[in-house]
Amino acid sequence: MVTVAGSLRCGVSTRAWYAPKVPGCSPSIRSDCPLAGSRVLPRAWALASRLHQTRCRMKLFLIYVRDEDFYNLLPRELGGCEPGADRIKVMAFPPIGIEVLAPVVRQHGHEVVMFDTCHPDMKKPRIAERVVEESPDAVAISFLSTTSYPEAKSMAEAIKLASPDTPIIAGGVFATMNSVNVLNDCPWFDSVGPGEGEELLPDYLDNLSDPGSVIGLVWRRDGEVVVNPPRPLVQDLDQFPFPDRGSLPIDYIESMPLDVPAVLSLDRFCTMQTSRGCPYPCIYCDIPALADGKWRCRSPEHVLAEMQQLNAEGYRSIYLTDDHFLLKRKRIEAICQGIIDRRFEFRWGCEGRVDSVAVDQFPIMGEANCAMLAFGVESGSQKVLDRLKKGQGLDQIEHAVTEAKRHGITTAHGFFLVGSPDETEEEILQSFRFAARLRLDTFGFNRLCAYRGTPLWAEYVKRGIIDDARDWNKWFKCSDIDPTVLPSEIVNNARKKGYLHLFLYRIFWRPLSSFRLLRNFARYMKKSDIAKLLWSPFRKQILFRKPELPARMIKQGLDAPVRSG
Ligand code: B12
Ligand code: SF4
Repeated sequence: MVTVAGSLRCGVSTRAWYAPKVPGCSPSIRSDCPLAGSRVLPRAWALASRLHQTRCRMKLFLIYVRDEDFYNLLPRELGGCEPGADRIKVMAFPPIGIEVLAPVVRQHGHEVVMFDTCHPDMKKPRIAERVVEESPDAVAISFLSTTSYPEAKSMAEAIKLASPDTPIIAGGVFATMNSVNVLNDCPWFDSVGPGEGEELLPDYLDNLSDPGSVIGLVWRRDGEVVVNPPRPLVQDLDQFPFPDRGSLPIDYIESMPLDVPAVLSLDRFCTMQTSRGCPYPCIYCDIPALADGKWRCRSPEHVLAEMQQLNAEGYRSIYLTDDHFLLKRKRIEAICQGIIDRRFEFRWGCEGRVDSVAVDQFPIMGEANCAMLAFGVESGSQKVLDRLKKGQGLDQIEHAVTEAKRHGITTAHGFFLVGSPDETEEEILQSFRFAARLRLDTFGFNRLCAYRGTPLWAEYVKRGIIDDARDWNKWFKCSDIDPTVLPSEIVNNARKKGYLHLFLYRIFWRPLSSFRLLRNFARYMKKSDIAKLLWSPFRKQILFRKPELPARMIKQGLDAPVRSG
């Protein structure tokens, strides 16, 4: 055995061919490595290391960390699994981020083991044990939002304490927005891979011992955070293999996005992403910042090829997690025509803006089995829509919803926001009255929150409400921090009143559609869950992780913003 200390000079890591690690010893190359026993001359070294780079097989643990609030095991009375079953059924969106990354990493010759923390056997202690047992060469932790950062940190801590030599890289939306802060804050992460991971993650694995050469990587060198030059956005989204939806022993059950008990069907369900980004400037949204306000898409042929595979695999419900699917008419038409021509059997759903030029595509979308269209309605007041920089009119909302229903889209869903800056109580109630008038089937009225990376966050920093340096890892309910937003109690009471009005209006004026909706829920939900769902707008929400207060308010001993009058 030849003993090699550290890495080859070109920065190529040799760890995968090493014998298992023994703390304090130089690693030795395994006898099955092509370089084992070779006596390398200086010029041949570079060549050999290049060969080695292409042959090194790294083992990666790819972990998706979830918020406890957004999933639930399917109850056994509805077909949920017995404890200890091989596969489990979970009401949740699948972790498409890691499903996308795993096959790309494998294509580069590496081995990937995936984890999703919604699985009872994939919690922190068990994952840490498996890291010790299986010695992966690196661990990648993926998480989406600010709300899951504490749990992601705690996962990294458990793994680092169990296996101090295993490098841990973080990625996902929050890590992208806060890469330097995350490394300064959390000693358990060794690096952050901001942005899209399809190119960065394989590059990182190929160069484990030379992080300086990985474009886009943010990493730590001698206690200092180093930011490598940024990696450009991926231009050709058609180049990657289709996501790996089969390796995790989990069947994901279709439920309303944020209402976990609201099971929509027990059909085989998955998500899919056909485009990325959004060019609009809504003040509460992170998405434009994630991709410089650019919208990129996969070609219709590539999308249809993936759909073909999903259809053949028996998926009968697909939700597109595109930020704005309804952007390009010709592309929508081509995808829908392909679905019709190939007689795919699945139903699908997507999100989009009401002012989309693609409203005239709703007939072909309906024909192509689009069963759910979710619109960002946000408010029934033009003044509030303008304050949110939504760039849409009430007439456009009404037109889009009416057209969707006219063309056979089974469920038109409206996302609304309450508790916006300068919004009055009357305007909150106006939103509910507007929702009642629209032909929406389902709706959600969420409190406006501020997340770092959004224009609203930048506004609060400018107004001296948020201190970016101290508050970067928090998220806020706007009514808790902004004096121009109504106090929480008023917003909540108006919301309860509004829901009551909306429910009563529905029952009396649209009894048939209300009955159909309830019947659909009753088909797949426990009675107690239906009651919980209907009651949820009227009870206090208890979140796993509550929003916090900005550092300045805490320092001043304030628990609410100072409102004049
Ligand atoms: C679908 C979705 C959901 C789904 C859940 C999806 C899931 N898998 O569990 C639901 C509806 C449940 C949901 C809930 C919430 N969401 Co959400 N959601 C989205 C949405 C629209 C799409 C996510 C997606 O499917 N992306 C597609 C995949 C392929 O991308 P990805 O996971 O980011 O992975 C890529 C990269 O990030 C990277 N990557 C990922 N992991 C790793 C790891 C490593 C090591 C590396 C190198 C790279 C890497 O590579 C991947 C491929 O390029 C995003 C918007 C967006 N564009 O991100 C908002 C978004 C992430 N959500 C957001 C929020 C706020 C929430 C909620 C807090 C909402 C709430 N009111 O409670 C909850 C929290 C959920 C949680 N943390 O578990 C915000 C986050 C803002 C922030 N700064 O925190 C976003 C950005 C929306 C917005 N308008 O701003 N969400
Ligand atoms: S809320 Fe929707 S339309 Fe507005 S910026 Fe975000 S993704 Fe685009």
